[in-house]
Amino acid sequence: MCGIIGIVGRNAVNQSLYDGLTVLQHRGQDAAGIATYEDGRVYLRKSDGLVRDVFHTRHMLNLKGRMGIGHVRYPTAGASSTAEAQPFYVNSPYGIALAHNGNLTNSDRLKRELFHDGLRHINTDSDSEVLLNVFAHELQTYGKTRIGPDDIFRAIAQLHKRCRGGYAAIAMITGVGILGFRDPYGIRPIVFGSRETEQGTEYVIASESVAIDVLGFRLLRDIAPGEVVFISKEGEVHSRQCAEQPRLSPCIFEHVYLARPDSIIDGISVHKARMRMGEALARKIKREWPDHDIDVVIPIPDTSRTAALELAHSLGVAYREGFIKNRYIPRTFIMPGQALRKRSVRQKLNAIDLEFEGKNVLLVDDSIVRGTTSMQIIQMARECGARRVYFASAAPPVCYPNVYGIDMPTGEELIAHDRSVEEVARLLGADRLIYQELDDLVEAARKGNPAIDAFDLSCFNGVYVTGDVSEGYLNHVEAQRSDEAQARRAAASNALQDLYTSSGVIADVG
Ligand code: PIN
Repeated sequence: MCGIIGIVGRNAVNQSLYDGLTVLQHRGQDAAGIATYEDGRVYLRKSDGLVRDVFHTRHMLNLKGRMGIGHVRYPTAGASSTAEAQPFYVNSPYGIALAHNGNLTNSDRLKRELFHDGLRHINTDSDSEVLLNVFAHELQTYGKTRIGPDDIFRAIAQLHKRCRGGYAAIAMITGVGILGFRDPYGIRPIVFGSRETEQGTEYVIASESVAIDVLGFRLLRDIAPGEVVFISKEGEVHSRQCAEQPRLSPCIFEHVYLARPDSIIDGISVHKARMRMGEALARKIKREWPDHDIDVVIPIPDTSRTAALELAHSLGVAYREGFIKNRYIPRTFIMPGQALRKRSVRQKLNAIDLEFEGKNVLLVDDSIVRGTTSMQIIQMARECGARRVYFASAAPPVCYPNVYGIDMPTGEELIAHDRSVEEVARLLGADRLIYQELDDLVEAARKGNPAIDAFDLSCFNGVYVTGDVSEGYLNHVEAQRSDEAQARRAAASNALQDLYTSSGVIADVG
């Protein structure tokens, strides 16, 4: 999962892009970058770390121009080195920068084709670099010195035919404008908006509507699945459906916990969807456990609060904040030769004993993925003197890997994979475990926009909406994502990066 933003303004856009990225920071804390354009030049700054750490005054001053794009990265499929921070830039044709949220499921094949058909070399493991080069290759085939909206739409129509997976992306073409596009299933979110200034209308494209709100723009709409919205550098808006058979199937995990609650995605308020998840959990408890003995509902901060509050309210049980989160988690320093030290949950969360002592508590989380933190939190509740510890998950069991851009562990690492609810409860150490029903989750989201008749539910049911995710690909992802493989690749890639930066080859990266 990543966050992307692009602005075509009437004045300098560097500050707005920076501010927008801080609002999208929850979508990725691993790396950040901004590319802007002015007078025939692209200015780029990207590096590892939080937005506030990547951009200093000198970088901001250098990001000149009235249009630009930005990215915050959450690593997926092994992307974890500085070289894979975004936006990516390719100088031919025209000079194009691209920021991408999602994951391509056929990037190996595309890489081979790019070399074979266009002698294009992909220098990282990032599928975003592949996506950019597919777009660049398609534009290049027209051989034009000047391009317009029709060429861009034609190139994305071709890109849709070639690229598989989930992608929401924003590209900036030097001297031309900015475009936002979304895969034919609309798996990952992307919206656009406008604001009026004395000099004229300005446009923004972003992963989530919250960025549009906070920057003082007005949300116009979501980019439709398969659609391209192109804003010329002069501020003219063009849009076209470029996929042959678009079918909206947005990722339901955005509503479970990826997106900010104050965002509206495909017409659904994330906040309200989470409230309905809590109500549905309460209905399930009333139905299946009418004589429950829950004394208090305690959320595991932050995301689960919305659902937990509604759950408690619907059950008529007290809601209490029993866990306090440290907002200022210090950095983990990795000394040479040291393995990454795993932070204990205790450094992040502390419990208020008196909310647990002698009580039957129902802990609520948005989801259970690996189960490792849930396990420790249940243990904490017991140590605080809870009589019984029940656990509710606002999402159904997460049983399958995600291939559309969420950093989800492999099947084997998921606690609910191939296990019954009772087995998971036992492993977690819970006295009872209540999972959301999948139909209830779908209803909780769908109620916000009944026109949506399908969601990507692959983490829960193993059905991949693009219909082309083979067993072989899943095995490949498994091998690639295994923690060990990731660590190996990151070390190798960072060593290479150190070499580059110290020799001055890449001056503005890192
Ligand atoms: C955390 C959101 N949420 C908490 C992410 C933990 C699964 N985990 C998924 C629960 S926050 S585990 O609110 O955004 O901080 O099952 O892998 O242990």
